This record gives sequence, structure tokens and C-alpha cells, in this order.
Amino acid sequence: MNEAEGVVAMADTYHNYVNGAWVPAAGGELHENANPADVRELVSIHSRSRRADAFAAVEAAKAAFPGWRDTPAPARGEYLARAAALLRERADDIGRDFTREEGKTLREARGETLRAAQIFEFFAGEGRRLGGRTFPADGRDTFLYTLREPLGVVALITPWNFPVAIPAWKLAPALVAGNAVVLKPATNTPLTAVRMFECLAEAGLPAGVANLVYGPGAALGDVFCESEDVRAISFTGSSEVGKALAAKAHQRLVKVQLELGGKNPLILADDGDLERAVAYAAAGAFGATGQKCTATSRAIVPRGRLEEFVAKLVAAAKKVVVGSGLRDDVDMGPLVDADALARVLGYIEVGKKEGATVAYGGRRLEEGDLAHGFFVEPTVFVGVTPQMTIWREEVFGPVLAVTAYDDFDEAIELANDTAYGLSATLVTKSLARAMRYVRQIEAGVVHVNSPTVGAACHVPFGGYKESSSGSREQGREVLEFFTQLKTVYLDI
Ligand code: UN1
Repeated sequence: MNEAEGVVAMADTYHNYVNGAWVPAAGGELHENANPADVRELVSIHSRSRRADAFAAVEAAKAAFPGWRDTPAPARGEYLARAAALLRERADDIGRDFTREEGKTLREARGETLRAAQIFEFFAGEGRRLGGRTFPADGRDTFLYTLREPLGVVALITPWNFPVAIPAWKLAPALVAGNAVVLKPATNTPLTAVRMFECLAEAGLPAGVANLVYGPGAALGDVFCESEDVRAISFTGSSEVGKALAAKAHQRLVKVQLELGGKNPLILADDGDLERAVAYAAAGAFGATGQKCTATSRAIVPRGRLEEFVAKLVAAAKKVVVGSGLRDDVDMGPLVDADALARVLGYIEVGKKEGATVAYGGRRLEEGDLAHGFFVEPTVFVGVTPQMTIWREEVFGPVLAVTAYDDFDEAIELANDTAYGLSATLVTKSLARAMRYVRQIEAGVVHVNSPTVGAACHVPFGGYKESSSGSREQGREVLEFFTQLKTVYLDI
């Protein structure tokens, strides 16, 4: 921090939330949280935990679990409803802190905060719907039924790209189902997690039921895999980390839920509305700076319409105003950190080297104040073939690969030519085509005439193939992950 350059040197320090209190990490280490739009601005300072802190949080959750399990589910839901109301009230302030630490535009950050409130509201209602089934029994006097019971302590590991929605969609179902939780949020977005936990604390959630620890993912993730008291781990993040975590956790037969990458296609059909396709491609590829696992990263376009599609997409990309998400006129904020910038620029170089052509963008933006942040241009590649790295690997930045097809079967084949299978969209006016695509596409979230992004809280979310593992998130389906079934033969 250099005050001579007019830098804000003052920032508040925040700690872990364990057993109902804000407590520093035992080692006293701290982590500085900078603004990715201008790294001269320190947003906040946070405890940096070690293994002992994670064990302490698990211990607190374990102690709180019996009381929470025995709290009637409708009452558990009421805590969530109160937290939802607080999130709504504070959406402007939370959105501002979130933009300052993650980079998304204020509109995106505020919208996501309201979405988190909606998630809490939905799962609050599930407190009155959780239940098992009754069955006919073979014995005349037997009452045969199932109960849906909590697992115990569950660990939640969440990414920075949806720093309020993803923690919400793991916390809310875990809590309403009666589990005690430990959340480890991404080190890039610790302040948004604090704001959410302030809402939970003020909603009166009993001490120890929800705990928050900051720190390096590998070390804390290991604790969750090793601790005998952790019964489930829900993780959203990179494929590489998710696979390693699952391998460790499976040794103890811990339930694991993984939400990993995507390489999501947009197909424009011969008959589809080209303007719409361009709008959806731009929204899907450049929204949140392309940092969504649901981002559109491949556009598959009829050869005869390619030129017009690319020209209109480039025009749309040109209109995207890049800058600090705090500014009203900005459409696209920075990438989240220096590593993300290096990775995205690296993929752009590989794309060029492998023979794809940049139709627009491809550069880091460094003019004026932008030099202090991690800004890239929205980028469109044409002439991309399925062998190329930018077709196969998740870039996680505002980079769209466009390719042409000759017939519709080929379009579907191209769309399915990926290790991932999270979301997809088709732009068409033909019902028959839409139905065929819905049947043949290998994706967990399938759109027709809408962008590949988004996830309504009351429906299941997750992918095919390597995008996900374990049960779906959100909707009632996620409660299968956060509960276990007890089958009861009761002979009266
Ligand atoms: C969305 O598109 O709004 O990490 C949700 C991600 C996904 C969530 C996407 N798990 O990007």
C-alpha cells in the first residue's frame, strides 16, 4: 500500500466465525483482500486459518448438531427466512462489498445477493415439506415408512465466482435438513461470506450451527476429508481440485457432491433468430467476465450464416464497456486475480498458436486506471476446430470459440464433443428440432432460445459427464444429498 499514490490504506479485519463468535485464526496469520479492478485498493483483511482452526470449527459444529437436529424443521426454516429478509434489506451494501472484492458489476452483484435471499426463502419453505414416505407392508401389523434425517457435520467449499449464491445454495438446504455446517469460502471473496454470516448470526442461528473458516483450500479440504466427524463435503470449483478432493474423501466413504467445469455450447439452427443468438452468445460469454461454469464458450453456427453471426457478435463485443464494476456505465468488470488474467491470456495465445483467428479482442486492457486491474477484452475466436485447446478446455474468461457446421446432426455432435456436460442452448423456431436436441444433448441444464447461464433455485442444477458428481444442487433434489434415509419397520 502506498499512500503517496492516493491509495486507501485503511481496511477492516475480519475473522473466522466459530461457535457463534468471530475469532482470529490460532496462528494469528492474516490475508489481504484486494480489489481486482484496482489492486491499490485493499478491501479487507481476513484471518488465514491452518488445520487446527478447521478442526476447531468441525468440533463446534459437532457440539451444536444434536440441538439443531432436534429443532423442528419448520423452526429451522424460520431462521433461514429471517436471514433472507436481512439479505434483501442489505442487498445494496453487500453488492458493493462483493463488487469491490470479486469484480462483477454492481448490477450483477446486487442481483446475485437477491438471488441468495430467494434461495434462503425457498429452502425455508422446505422446512415444512421435508418428509419420508409410507409403504404397504407384507405384515398386517407392520407400519413401514422412511424418515429423512440429517447427516451430522457437513463441509461446504465454495468458489469466488458466485460468492453469495453458491454458499447460499449449499448452506440453506444443509441447514434446513438439520445438519451443522462448516463453510470454507474462496480466499478471493472472504468479505461476501462475512456479510452472509452476519445475516445468519442476526437471524439468531444458534452458536455452532454454521461456522466459517478462511484459509488455503488444500489444507482445510484435507481436514474435512480426514476428520471422522465430517459426514459430507459439497464442493464447487475446478475439476482438478474437485477430483483430488473426492479421491481423498472416498477413502472414508464420505458423501461428496462436486460441481465442476463446463464447456457450454450455443447452437444456432438454420431457422433460428440470428439476432437473438448473438444476444444470448454475448450475454453467456461475457456476463460476469465469462467466469461462470455455465458460461457460453462455444458457438456452433450454420456455415451459410457464419459471416453474419460473427459480424454481429463482434459488433456486440465492441459495445461492451469494460472497467470497474462500481461504475454505472460498465458492462464487464475485471477477471478475479492475476492468476486468472495469466490463465485467460495464456489460452488466447494457445488459441492463436493452434491456428484459430481472433475476430475481436484478445488483449489485456491497460489504458489509464485499467492498468491497476485484471481487465481483458471480450474475445471472439473464429475458425476453431474440435482439436484445439480453446475448444476442449474451460477458459473461465470472456472468450468465445465459434465454429461452423453443415447439417444439424453435425451440430449436435460438435456440441457433445466435450468431456463436460453442464449447460447448452439451441436457438431455433422448429419444435421438432428443439425436441430432437433436448433428447440428444448431453447436458444437465438444457435451454432452448435462452442463454446457457442461470439456475432457478427451485429446480435441480448440475451437469452430465465430468461437470458434476453426486446429486444435483438446488431444488428439492439437493435434500437427497444433505440427508440420509432411515427405513422403519414398526410392528405394532
Ligand atoms: C449461473 O449460471 O447463474 O460456479 C449459476 C458456477 C456454477 C453456477 C452457475 N456452479 O458458475
